[in-house]
Amino acid sequence: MMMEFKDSGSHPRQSQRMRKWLARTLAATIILGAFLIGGCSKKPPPNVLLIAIDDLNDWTGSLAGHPQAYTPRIDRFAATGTLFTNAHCQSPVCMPSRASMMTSRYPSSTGLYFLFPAIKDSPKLEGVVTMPERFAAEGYEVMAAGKLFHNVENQEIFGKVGEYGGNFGTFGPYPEKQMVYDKPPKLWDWGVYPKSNDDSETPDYQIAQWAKNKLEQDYDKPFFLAAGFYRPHVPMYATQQWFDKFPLDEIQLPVVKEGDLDDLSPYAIDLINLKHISPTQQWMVEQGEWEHAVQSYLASIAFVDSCVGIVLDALEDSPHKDNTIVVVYSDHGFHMGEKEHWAKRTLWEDSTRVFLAVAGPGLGSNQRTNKPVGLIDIFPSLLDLCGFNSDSGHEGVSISSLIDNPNTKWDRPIRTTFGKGNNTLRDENWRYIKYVDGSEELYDHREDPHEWNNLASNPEFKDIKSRLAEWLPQDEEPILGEGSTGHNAYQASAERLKERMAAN
Ligand SMILES: [Ca+2]
Ligand SMILES: [Ca+2]
Repeated sequence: MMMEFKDSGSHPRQSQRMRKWLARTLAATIILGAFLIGGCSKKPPPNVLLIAIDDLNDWTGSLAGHPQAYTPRIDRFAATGTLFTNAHCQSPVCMPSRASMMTSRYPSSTGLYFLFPAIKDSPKLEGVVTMPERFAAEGYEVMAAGKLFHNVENQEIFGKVGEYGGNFGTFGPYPEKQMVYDKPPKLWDWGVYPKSNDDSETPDYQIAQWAKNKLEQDYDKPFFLAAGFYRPHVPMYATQQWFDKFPLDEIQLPVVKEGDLDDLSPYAIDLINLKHISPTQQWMVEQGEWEHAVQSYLASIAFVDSCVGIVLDALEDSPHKDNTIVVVYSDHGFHMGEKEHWAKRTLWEDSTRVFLAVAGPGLGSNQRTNKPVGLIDIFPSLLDLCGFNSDSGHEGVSISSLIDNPNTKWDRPIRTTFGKGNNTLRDENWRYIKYVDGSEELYDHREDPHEWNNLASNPEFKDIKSRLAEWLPQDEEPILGEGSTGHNAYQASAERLKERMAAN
């Protein structure tokens, strides 16, 4: 039986016209709807520009870690977005810090605590998608130069999903011999750049130019562009013009407290002293090199600031400036004699605190937040800010709510690890440290920004310790690899601990 079309006696032609009109209107509505929905989803996601700086502590103007720090470009960038003034690495060592950041996993979950092995050698990271791989999978043009991962992993990972433009000579030129501190490897040196007095011959300058060139081009899809600078990592070399900014006789040394280590456990002291390749504080003072090394670090920072500026200026002058999220960060901090220590590989503020600022279209400007965040949060944050699904394996969290409101409620303290069982937690006011032997430290940053007074044995702060201790890792992967400075220091400290326990 045919369906009767209810046109209630209207002329058949008229009803036919009516049906055609209805059909056309319906079709037009569907097309318009599809256009609107499709139009929205077709708006390209933002580009990502990632700028990494190697071994930069809080000696920037914006973080005020040293009164003479000269970083006008990094500071100007921070003012265009959100500066995270309480940001920390998850490992105070190059490779594991970068592995943690690029996979959003803690060292305690991957076994990557020290300089070796590589990401691919962690069984826990089998099949895990790193940041550039994820952005490639989202349809991005992926490009990088310099130090983002460690050593060959830059070529292996970026080369696989996009373009790796090269390392342009990494830390080079390397010292022919250790000029002022005669211990291998040949990295520890500082002073005027020995090869030339022209910035354009330095690897970092060339990396900046490479990134500038990439930013000057057009792309038919969004890009993920990363530039990783090598300074101020040792050798702390910069050309003469950067040294001229910091006359040697005007150098201000970091503020230190005599007897600062007296309230630490023997294990904590062993961990920063045994088998380290960096100079000792005693050697620096005896050789009269402390001021010179501080000068060289300041000069190296001022130089790398200019390289960051080249890239940021190129973005500003490019058609991409209104659709690019920029993240500038350092991989961990650096001691310059504080706590009688040089370099990284400690669980104190000097080693853990990093520069981190995020800026982009609609992401706010001139904002600062003291909420504790980590490099581990960068990957989930970028996915969130670019509108992609989160990865359930990520252990970091998106910090976009802090960009929306820098004072938003934020309960999680941020964790840093130096070898299995040695962890620290930092919240807005406190740093709590627990070592593998059970010894503890607690510092109140409201009154003690240099972490001089260990309050861990004071019963008044028992609750603060327990609250932070709840964030210690429950299960910790065994340490992978062997033979790096971190491995050696950790092992030697464990052996001394065993000796002490046997003697008691
Ligand atoms: Ca580093
Ligand atoms: Ca102390």
